[in-house]
Amino acid sequence: MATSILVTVVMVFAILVASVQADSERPYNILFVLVDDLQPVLGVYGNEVAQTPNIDALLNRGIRFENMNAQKSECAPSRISMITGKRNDAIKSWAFLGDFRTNNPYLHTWPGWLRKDSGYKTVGVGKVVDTRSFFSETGGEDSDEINFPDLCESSADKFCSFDEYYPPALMRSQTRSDNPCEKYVLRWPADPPNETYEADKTTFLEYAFDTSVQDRHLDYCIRKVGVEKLKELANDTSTPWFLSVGFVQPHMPWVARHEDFDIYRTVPDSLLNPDPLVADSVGWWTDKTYSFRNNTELEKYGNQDDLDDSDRVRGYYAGTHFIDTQVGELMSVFDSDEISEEVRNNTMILFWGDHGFHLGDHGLFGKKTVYEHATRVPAGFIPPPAWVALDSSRQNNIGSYTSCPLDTVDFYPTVLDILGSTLPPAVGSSARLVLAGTSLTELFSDRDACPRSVSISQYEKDGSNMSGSKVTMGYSLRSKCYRFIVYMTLNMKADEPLPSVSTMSDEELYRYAEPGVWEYDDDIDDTDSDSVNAESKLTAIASAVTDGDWTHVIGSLPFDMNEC
Ligand SMILES: *[C@@H]1O[C@H](CO)[C@@H](O)[C@H](O)[C@H]1NC(C)=O
Ligand SMILES: *[C@@H]1O[C@H](CO)[C@@H](O)[C@H](O)[C@H]1NC(C)=O
Ligand SMILES: *[C@@H]1O[C@H](CO)[C@@H](O)[C@H](O)[C@H]1NC(C)=O
Ligand SMILES: *[C@@H]1O[C@H](CO)[C@@H](O)[C@H](O)[C@H]1NC(C)=O
Ligand SMILES: *[C@@H]1O[C@H](CO)[C@@H](O)[C@H](O)[C@H]1NC(C)=O
Ligand SMILES: [Ca+2]
Repeated sequence: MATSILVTVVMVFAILVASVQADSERPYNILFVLVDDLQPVLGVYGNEVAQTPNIDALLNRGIRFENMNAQKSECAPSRISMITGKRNDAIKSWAFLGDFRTNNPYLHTWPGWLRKDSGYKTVGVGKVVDTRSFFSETGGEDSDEINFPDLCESSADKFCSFDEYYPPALMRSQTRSDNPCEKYVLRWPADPPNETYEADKTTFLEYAFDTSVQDRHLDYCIRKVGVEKLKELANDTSTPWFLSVGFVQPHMPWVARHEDFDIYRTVPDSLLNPDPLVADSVGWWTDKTYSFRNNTELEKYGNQDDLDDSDRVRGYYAGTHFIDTQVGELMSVFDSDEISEEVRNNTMILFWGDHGFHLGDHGLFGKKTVYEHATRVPAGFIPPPAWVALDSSRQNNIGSYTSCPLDTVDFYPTVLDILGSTLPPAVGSSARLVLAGTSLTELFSDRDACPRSVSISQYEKDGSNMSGSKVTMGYSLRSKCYRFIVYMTLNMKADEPLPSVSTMSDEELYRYAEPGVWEYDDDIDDTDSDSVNAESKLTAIASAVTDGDWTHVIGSLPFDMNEC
């Protein structure tokens, strides 16, 4: 009897110790800030024209990713890849076709998994995923987008992502009583009704309004609702939370306050544009029919000749400045007395642009390529101070950056690693889900760590029919110093789509002294030993692909780790 009581006491003690240890590592809250179409035109990335003090300060609180690439440079596919931790080929979701849940009914997104496995409350405000990945019809900005399908209806729901989701379409609705803005807001001047921003419409692409009416701007509302949700979630310390706040500028058209535009009016053109350049390129991307003078992206949002190149860049910077102000407002609440120090200590902050945007380089304005300025994203990870305090080496790279090639699929495993959580089960198996990415936590303590040989991005050759079966897909392999581009046929209707290595064609090779420099010369035909060596190493990596997640690139250092 006495023995069994002792055993019980020891067991209870052991359970208590275990739960105390678990509590010290988890659960941490997550604040995820996303920005649409933002390439790193940020001061903290060395851009001397951009005024972005708030995003700069935020990224300096953690580790900044200099060389992180979106998996597919377009809203819907990039976001769905990030939030599933899988590449687009592996989840068969490449476009705006509403096929994500059709093809992956039982896949846990990472907020969905935190909700199910760890009892998180998950909230999305603004543009977090692109809702068009979830609807069966392609509808653009139609009213159906208001009712986001991946919402969790009840606590028993397993394969859903969000307890609450406030999409931009809801914020723009004049009729829905659950519109969380005090006023319905506009996305751009074309939105009804014809009540104005009291603004000077310069052109369709560039729209400047008075600061006094900024509460009519979609991103102002997104920030306002984001702040309300932050206060509400932080107030309930019994439930861990995931809050994502997704801003929509600097996506075209560029709608911002006069004061945002005024900053850049007098900046000389020469500081905004790359030298006129047509890359020495064999790629189709810069083909005349798709050049910026006839760019489908610009065409969609207005007359392509309505702004000159430099003013387009000014518009993009103005939209970015407006977002920087909103990020500042959000962070000032996070850092204020309204949020307890305990919550701040136990919250990680993630920052991410969904993909880049060409600002005249290669003669392009837009995304949808696999070049540097379309795939490279601004991103950073600010770990919970309480997690950093657990291991003194984790302080090493706070306020610093890494140039090793990273992918946005790395967010999922990194978050789980910090939380000490296990991966979800694989679909239809007792094994754990295999993700495309890998945890980046090692980067905090080890400056020389690098989790993969190359970062992978993809985009189909334009004109490809994404409802068909075979497509010519451009893949880019970004190492520390190089980007190798190659085209391969992909059978999208295969059970497990895999690029056909035997169809490799039209290679391009670019070398970067540092990430983000303009791509002038395609080095693919160069005969110097560095180019030949890079081409051969990168061809070998591309040829070794055996799964849609390119898992073989994980675990070896870039071959050019030490020199660029
Ligand atoms: C306002 O805009 C809507 C949608 O574009 C249009 O149908 C309506 O006629 C306009 N109303 C006025 C008063 O101009
Ligand atoms: C915080 O929680 C308290 C107690 O539950 C509640 O009275 C208050 O309204 C909450 N505040 C916010 C901002 O949610
Ligand atoms: C623009 O490109 C399309 C192909 O996407 C082509 O049909 C059209 O003729 C081009 N227009 C001009 C003005 O070059
Ligand atoms: C927050 O973290 C700091 C630094 O690690 C520590 O000094 C402080 O006591 C913590 N505050 C709370 C409320 O946990
Ligand atoms: C794209 O492919 C689908 C399925 O094969 C077909 O129904 C559709 O007509 C094609 N669209 C175009 C524009 O070729
Ligand atoms: Ca986007």
